[in-house]
Amino acid sequence: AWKKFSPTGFNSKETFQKEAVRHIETTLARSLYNCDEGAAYSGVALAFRDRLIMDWNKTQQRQTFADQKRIYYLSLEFLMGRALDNAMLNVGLKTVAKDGLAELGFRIEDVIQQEHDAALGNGGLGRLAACFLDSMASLNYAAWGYGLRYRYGIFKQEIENGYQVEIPDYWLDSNYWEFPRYDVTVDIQFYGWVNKYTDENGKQIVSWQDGEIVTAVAYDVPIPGYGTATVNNLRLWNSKASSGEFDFAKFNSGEYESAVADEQRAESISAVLYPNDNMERGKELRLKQQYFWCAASLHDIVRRFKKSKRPWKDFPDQVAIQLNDTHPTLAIVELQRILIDIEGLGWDDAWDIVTKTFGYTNHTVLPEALEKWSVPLIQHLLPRHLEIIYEINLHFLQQVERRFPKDRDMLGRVSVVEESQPKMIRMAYLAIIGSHKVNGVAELHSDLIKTTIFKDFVKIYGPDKFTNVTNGITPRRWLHQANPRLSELIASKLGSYEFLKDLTLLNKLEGFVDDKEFKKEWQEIKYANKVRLAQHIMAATGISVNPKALFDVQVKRMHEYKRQQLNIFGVIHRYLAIKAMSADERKKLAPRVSIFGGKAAPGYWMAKTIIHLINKVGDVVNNDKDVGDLLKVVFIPDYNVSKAEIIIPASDISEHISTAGTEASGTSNMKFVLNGGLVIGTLDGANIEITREIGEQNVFLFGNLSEDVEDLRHNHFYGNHQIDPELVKVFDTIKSGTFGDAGAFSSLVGAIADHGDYYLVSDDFNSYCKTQDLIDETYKNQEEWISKSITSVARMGFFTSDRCINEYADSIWNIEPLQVKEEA
Ligand code: DL6
Repeated sequence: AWKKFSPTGFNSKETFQKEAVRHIETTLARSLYNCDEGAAYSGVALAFRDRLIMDWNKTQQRQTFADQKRIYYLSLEFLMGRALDNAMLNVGLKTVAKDGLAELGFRIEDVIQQEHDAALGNGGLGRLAACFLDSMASLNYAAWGYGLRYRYGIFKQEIENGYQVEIPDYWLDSNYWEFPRYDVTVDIQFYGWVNKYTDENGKQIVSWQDGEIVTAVAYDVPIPGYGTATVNNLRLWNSKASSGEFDFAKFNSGEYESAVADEQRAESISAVLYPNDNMERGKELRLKQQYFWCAASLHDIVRRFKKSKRPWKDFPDQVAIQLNDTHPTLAIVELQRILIDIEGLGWDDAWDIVTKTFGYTNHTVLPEALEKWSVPLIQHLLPRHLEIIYEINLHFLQQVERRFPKDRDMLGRVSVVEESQPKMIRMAYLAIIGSHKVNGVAELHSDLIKTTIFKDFVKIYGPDKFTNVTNGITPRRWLHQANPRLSELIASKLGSYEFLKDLTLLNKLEGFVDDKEFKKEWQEIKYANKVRLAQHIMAATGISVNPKALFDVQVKRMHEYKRQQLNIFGVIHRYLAIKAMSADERKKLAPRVSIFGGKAAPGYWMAKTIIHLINKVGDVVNNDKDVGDLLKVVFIPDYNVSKAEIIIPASDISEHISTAGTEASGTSNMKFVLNGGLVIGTLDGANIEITREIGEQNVFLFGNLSEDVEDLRHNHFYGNHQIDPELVKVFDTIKSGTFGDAGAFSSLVGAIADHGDYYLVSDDFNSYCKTQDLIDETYKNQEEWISKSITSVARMGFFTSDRCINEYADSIWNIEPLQVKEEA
């Protein structure tokens, strides 16, 4: 039975209807006779929002009253997806809403679909932040997320003639989930100069003067926990011209355009999410975004702390700030600046507070994703911060020199300042130096950062500063919401939905692996999910796919290291094999649908070329009468969170096939397995731990190991590099023009055949294809396949983001949950 924590708001079908209708008629000023699905969505969203507000206000009061430590999660990306379904499930009133809507003539699924995704993120990093918010609220931690309120989230992707086209995603119309706080503003300074003087008491005063001021305005988004009254806060900053910025003098003197231009420049800071995943571009506006957001967030955190009237040394007992990658590293410098320049603390006392406050999570070892900012750019935009960065570096290098007096090279290697032309600031090094803990996101990744990119820092600080927190996902969205029938079936066997709060309870499912009835239902649910996806594919692409075929899915950002090219070359290899088969041989083959989805960064040509090839291969294969249903190739446009909720529950097999050592963790691998899909994968990221948990016999592993990668790459350049002969046939087919203009794909083929095959596609091709053959064979035995599927789900308890948050709380934040008492 659902425990009612809050007696406020509606609890029954009738009171829900009353609230929704009231909003439709009054807030929206619409007649019920003229109420379409869009208006119904608005009424329901507003009704649920009201309910959340009650618990949200109480949560904030409770947390303020308790006056204990809070977590602040700084992330430039929060890939939230839709809010309504999640809110309905988390407050436990979805059935009430479903019945209430049905009586009013609406299907709840249609109403839910009216909502625009909140897509303020690129991929894994942003979605992880969203899962963490859900877990922190569900576990009753006092936690705030801080981010930017982009006017345009990640672009909408359309496919034209096989090419990706980017369309701006203006998502803020009819967004009922944010509350502007026009009274919560912070003025943020840029540019200017640093004034230093000695005051009448002989004290050195440093002040940052002049420049440009932009105002940050807070927008708050409620984050409801599952089955608890805790509703935490995600605060997103919006930029606007400060009142001084809109120059009325200019305006009145007729310089209307330039007055407006100033305003637009201010607003451009929070206008758009940079659409790069695992790639940094060094644009001034991006640095401005980073400082704007860090400074506004820190001002807010410090303001809250100061209300407690505690001494500064207590700051780290009240505040834990987690840096989601290096994007918020300037927060370290900003806190040091506030403490020494504004609050008057000495350098060492301030630095002690700073380092006890921050933790840094690394999400990548890819060199192109490691942030660096040019010294002249920082000097121009943030002159005082550059001085502080130099000072931090000086103190750090002095410490290193004392510890390693004989290792002069070490100083150059670990310096925050790279001695290049121009000089660059290495943000990851700054983040390490300014934090008390650094973590990777899967065991292999955390080991790799210690032995490669941060090796010297392990020597300097010792191994204890570096730790691992393997990623996880929230089972509320990624099982209960995305796959309600499976969640219900599991609950029926386990006796309750308690597993959504303690995912390890899933292990009891192992007791049902031989239960025929249960297996049948399991299979039926997968089939129904495939039918739903087939309908989506038809609507989105016009391609008809057979839900009885094996659905093979690879959905994630397009990137060479993730190796969608390996997948599509494998598809071509399969196509050639089918073409060469006799009719009898074809009859024995399991029909397959190869499904792709994912966005490419607009400037990443190679990733866009892979999308193009997938679509061109689809055009040929899907229309080849010899092939029929044996093989279909689909590219689902505009992959996002709400599409993932349809795609993931429908997969039989999903692909996580990055070059070993390149994918920090991956989190979609966890989502697929939790939904009863099997995986084909390399020994990379969290695949390794998934294999350990669910058993090697339940995963299709292939490919070279991370420890072999360096030697293989070396051999490609200096040895006798031979391309796999089957891959050569695939290349020949592409070159012959089978998939249209061969020239369009020459760079993709050339990267492997002529330019060293950095991602080891050829090295892994043979083992990839053989493993795909094994999948075909295994799939024929549905009994065995379903047993593997059930066993895998039963063993996925470890991968809940609740476990991650508890680990962060224990080993990095040193914080306890704030218990919530049930109300009568
Ligand atoms: O930790 C979340 C997610 C991992 O699962 C992926 O493996 C990793 O690629 C991703 N990293 C990034 C890096 N972006 N930057 N900077 O998105 O993080």
